[in-house]
Amino acid sequence: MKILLATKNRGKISEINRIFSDLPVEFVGLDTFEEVPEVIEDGKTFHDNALKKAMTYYNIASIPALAEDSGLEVEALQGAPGIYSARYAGENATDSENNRKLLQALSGLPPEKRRARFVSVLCLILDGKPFFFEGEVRGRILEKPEGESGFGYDPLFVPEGYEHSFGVLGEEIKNRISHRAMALKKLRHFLNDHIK
Ligand code: ITT
Repeated sequence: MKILLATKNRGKISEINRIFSDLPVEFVGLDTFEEVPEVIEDGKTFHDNALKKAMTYYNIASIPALAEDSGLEVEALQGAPGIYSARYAGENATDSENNRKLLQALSGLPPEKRRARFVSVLCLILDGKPFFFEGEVRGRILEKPEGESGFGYDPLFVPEGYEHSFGVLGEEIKNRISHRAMALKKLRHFLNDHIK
């Protein structure tokens, strides 16, 4: 089965492809389309945004479309940056600008007050109908970045049960325990039942 992967985030594309490499599913990227419309992520929840992205591209491509909305929720910041994670430090902010802003917001807080979780909501549009799959990973935010692996807030996020950030732990561990891995596991069960 061909599924359009409705994301422009390269970090997500490579993680999703790797996690699904053993399934008879071929993911096609948005780059196969000449003109890709910009989707304004103006929903109030991860679900709203994932649905909007998936439905927009499903309507263009007319093949099953999978979109994801994800982000980091920090307890001490009442769930921020949340749905604004990609543009926490402003429109078109880089990962390191976002990381810097987060460290400033948490400055002076001890480890027990730096609890956070990554959330992933996948939306698959199949025959015009949306199906949602959610995942999360809990952890804490470091006081300075470590490691180069992954993307986004990975160098600052230490998952529960580990001593180092996703930036240090690397893709093999991340792809086993991450929010995206958890959501994709649910999608995998669904596809196993729906593709012959
Ligand atoms: P698309 O909308 O094109 O999929 P995006 O980067 O805008 O790409 P989101 O709106 O879902 O994606 O924003 C997710 C942001 O949350 C992402 O840019 C990172 O800052 C952060 N994030 C999500 N998952 C992450 C992960 O696994 N590791 C580190 N940061 C992550």
